[in-house]
Amino acid sequence: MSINKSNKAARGTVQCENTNLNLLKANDFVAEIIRKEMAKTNTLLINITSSAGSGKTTLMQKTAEKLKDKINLAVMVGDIDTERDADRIRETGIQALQIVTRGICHLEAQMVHQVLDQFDLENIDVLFIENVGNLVCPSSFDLGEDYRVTLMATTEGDDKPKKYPKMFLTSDLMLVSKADLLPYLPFSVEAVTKDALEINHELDVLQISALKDEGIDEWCEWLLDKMEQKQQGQSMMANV
Ligand SMILES: Nc1nc2c(ncn2[C@@H]2O[C@H](COP(=O)(O)OP(=O)(O)O)[C@@H](O)[C@H]2O)c(=O)[nH]1
Ligand SMILES: [Mg+2]
Repeated sequence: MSINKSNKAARGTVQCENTNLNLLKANDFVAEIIRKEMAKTNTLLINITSSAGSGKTTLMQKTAEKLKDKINLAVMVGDIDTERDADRIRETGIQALQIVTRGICHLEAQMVHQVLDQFDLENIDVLFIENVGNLVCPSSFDLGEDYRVTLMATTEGDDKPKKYPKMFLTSDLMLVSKADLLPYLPFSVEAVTKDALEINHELDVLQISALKDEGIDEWCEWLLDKMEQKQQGQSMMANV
């Protein structure tokens, strides 16, 4: 075992394993259980992350408006307090469930697993998890999702991917949100895309404005494509 400052122990003492790592191991164990549950019902699970206020809930509302007549959607949404986001999403007519974390700055797989039985997964094509808003803690917790989608709002400044690399490293799609504000802000889509791709060259990138309905059709296509891929993959497995 390598000795460094974080696990160096005095002679005759036992160095306990880092408890944060144990927490993540337990999280990953439950994440695998969630993944298996989702595989049983062919439900696509999408983890939506971003800073607070980047437009996650607005995107959920817009996505529900666009797709609810074509596929079955539902959302679970994590916040430190209040039921406000779930209320907003429910107004669109789809199921939304609020997880109130009471101060915890991210969702953990155990929290998601606890509420899974509130959803009729057999009849849900896509289940979204709107994570608690911040670019730090949620990046470490696998929620059993098929894909992680991170919103990067034009109002946040284009330097964020390099400052919060783990979130972009672990994401599959970056949505540059609030694109309608680009004419008014010192924000370069080219620079933010270059930085994000340097961290994760497999990242997909789309530009959207949920408020002005720009890029939302492309986002819905991305989503439907992933949903079909999962459903086809599952039916091929069933035929083996
Ligand atoms: N200009 C603009 N504002 C937006 C857009 N999407 C969301 N907002 C606004 O940004 C604020 C935060 O949005 P919200 O969806 O609650 O963000 P969340 O905290 O990430 O869920 C609200 O005032 C929204 O109306 C957008 O595409 N363009
Ligand atoms: Mg929200």
